[in-house]
Amino acid sequence: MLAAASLLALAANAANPILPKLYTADPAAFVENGTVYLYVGHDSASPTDKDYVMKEWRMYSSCDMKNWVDRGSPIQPSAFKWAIGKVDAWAADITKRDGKYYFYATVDHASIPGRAIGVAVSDKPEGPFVDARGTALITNNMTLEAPIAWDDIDPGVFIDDDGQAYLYWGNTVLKYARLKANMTELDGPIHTVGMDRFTEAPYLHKHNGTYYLSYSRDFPEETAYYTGPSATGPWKFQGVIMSKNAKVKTIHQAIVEFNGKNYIFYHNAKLPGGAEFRRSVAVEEFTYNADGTIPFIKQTKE
Ligand code: FUB
Repeated sequence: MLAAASLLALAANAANPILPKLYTADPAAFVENGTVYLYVGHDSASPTDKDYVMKEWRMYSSCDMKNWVDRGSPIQPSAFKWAIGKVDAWAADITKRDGKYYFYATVDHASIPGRAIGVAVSDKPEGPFVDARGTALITNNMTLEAPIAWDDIDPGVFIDDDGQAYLYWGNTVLKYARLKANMTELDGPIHTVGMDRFTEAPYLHKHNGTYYLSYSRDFPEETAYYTGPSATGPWKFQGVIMSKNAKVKTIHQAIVEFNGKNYIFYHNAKLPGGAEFRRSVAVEEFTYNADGTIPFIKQTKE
């Protein structure tokens, strides 16, 4: 933990978008010891750019879900030497095991065509994270089910109560695999799951014994979800959590419990100057319905 005096204090508004100084996207959240750590991709496209420009991931922390402290950049794509380390800080996810933090990240592979997923490790949530393998964890040549170069993106990592870890990912086809206890190797085959109009951003969380598999559906995207009795299903479709954005086609959610309340992070493009490649992360508090389903959640504070 950094000393308070050394933090780059960047108190943000309680209002959405919660990170008003930068364009940010693809939130991943991790809760520990009364602090929520929020990892985002930094959208640095100019107003005229026609594609993503994402040179780094950034991390913020908060003790109240209102004031966000800028903790800098925990890792850049160049940490993965086997990747094209320039502008590829696509979606990532984070977890902790045995005192170490594991950061699963989408980058562009330098020699195998298409996107790939790497894993980096750190002793601290703020990093620096270093490549944990020296090679990709998931590459396009392992998973050719979808005939697109970006089918191996958007990792979502989950450790079940019995210690078994899982990685979910994909675009167009949802895939998952078990992870070994070292968190850096697959433990068995890659599976696919049929999901209704699955686009990307799979995210698994557990609440009161039920497993929730949320994802981005269609394009432009809305957030939908399934529930099931285990981390591998069988899955029951439950509906839409959040509807499409007006100015950006993606939405990318993360769902956490923090201090007894439940939150969904997502992105829209509601910062001034926001656009498809200039997104902004926001958060909403929600309460589960009595039957455990997630209510439809409206975006607040435009
Ligand atoms: O940020 C780049 C890509 O856009 C992510 O990987 C997707 O989830 C979508 O948000």
